[in-house]
Amino acid sequence: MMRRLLVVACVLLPLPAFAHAILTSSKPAAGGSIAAGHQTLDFQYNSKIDHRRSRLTLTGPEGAPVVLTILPSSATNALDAEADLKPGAYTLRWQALALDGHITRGDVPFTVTAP
Ligand SMILES: [Cu+2]
Repeated sequence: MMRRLLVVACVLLPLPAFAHAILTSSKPAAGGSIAAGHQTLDFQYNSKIDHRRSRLTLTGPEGAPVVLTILPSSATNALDAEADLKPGAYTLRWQALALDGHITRGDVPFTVTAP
């Protein structure tokens, strides 16, 4: 019942403080590229995120998804993680829990280029 009330409130009252998490920018950008090597990946949202109940999963050219550790130093509205990247095609799947209790998800495909 409480959950349903929250959903209704979120739909009827689109207050910024109770917004779903929407990805506003990222490094790498969707469709963009980044150099091979040790990189910090950064995903910025329009609202505060529950770091402990959000997730970043990276799938690279080898095909097996890897759950990345979200850095404790991530800003309150961001999810950051480090990864060792080899050249190839990658997809970062993010799942973010916003303060309104709603989970949103998305994919950021990108290319890792040889140094
Ligand atoms: Cu919501």
